Amino acid sequence: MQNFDQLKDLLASPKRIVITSHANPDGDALGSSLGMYHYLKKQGHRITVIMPTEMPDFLCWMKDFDQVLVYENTRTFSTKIVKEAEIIFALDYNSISRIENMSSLVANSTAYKVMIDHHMYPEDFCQSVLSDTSASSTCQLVYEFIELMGDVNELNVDILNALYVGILTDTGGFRYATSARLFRIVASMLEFGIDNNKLSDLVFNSYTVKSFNLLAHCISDCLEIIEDCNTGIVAVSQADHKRFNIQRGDLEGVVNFILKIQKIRCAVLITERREIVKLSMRSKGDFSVQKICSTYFNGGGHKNASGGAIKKPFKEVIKIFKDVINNEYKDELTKKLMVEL
Ligand SMILES: [Mn+2]
Repeated sequence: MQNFDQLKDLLASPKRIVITSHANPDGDALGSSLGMYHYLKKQGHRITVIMPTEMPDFLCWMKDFDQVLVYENTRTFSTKIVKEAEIIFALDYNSISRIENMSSLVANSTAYKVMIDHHMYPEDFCQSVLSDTSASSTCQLVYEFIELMGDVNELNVDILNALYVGILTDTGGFRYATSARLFRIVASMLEFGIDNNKLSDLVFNSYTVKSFNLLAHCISDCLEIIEDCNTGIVAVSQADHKRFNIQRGDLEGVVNFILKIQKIRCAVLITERREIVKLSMRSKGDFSVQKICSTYFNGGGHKNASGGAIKKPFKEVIKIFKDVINNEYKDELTKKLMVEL
């Protein structure tokens, strides 16, 4: 970790610390933030977690979920806290723009900034950086950070439950982005008494009737399969947003369903927002959606999971995506898969 000793010295005495993560926080964003919160709080620091936007309801059972400030609802108070912070943690994001409405506030802060993240191409806005794209999740990296601090003995159920959530969500329940290194950490967590069955149930069996009906609509009415490119598209219009009263986060996970179809190697969810069209992409194996998102849709992320956004008409964006896939990636997407076990 870059400038680790400097950071360790700073953390040797109680500090005012703010933990931030990306807008539209997911399990890893919230899990890593709350895991770090419980750890640092135990060390005697004054911690506030601030998320740019609303958090997903299905994680409301997490300990101290209700202590997290949502910046868009608490602007004045949160701004004051950020301005008084001595250290700011940036967890699970690689670019200051990912905290949206908080970007300039954090960028202009004189606090010592620490990034812990696993996305590709981290921007240079933090003094201390732990960036590792081979990690399953930021939660895994927070665990490794605590190890690095020599504080394995300080781990407790609150810290580990929070970190387990992000590991579960970012690996899809240990189906991808795993490694021997991750499983060793998970083994230690289980030895500690963390309940995999219970946490998996809380995380994965969490549809509301509304979100389940929305998923059914996406699959039956909005899905288009481009068979000769092994690609699936779900396009959700403004009309769908009105009809189903879609809120931020309601479409979370829809894109992953497309990959459940045999042979599909690239999946995209295209959503028409009021001002902008958003894209969320997933892929399997060596096929990189990161490259497509960064080249054509002002985004990026991971090789197999990326996002982007573009200010163009909805129909046009769908066409751009189809053209890119068809003209540039057809060969790569249809080359014979060698199955070796
Ligand atoms: Mn993550």
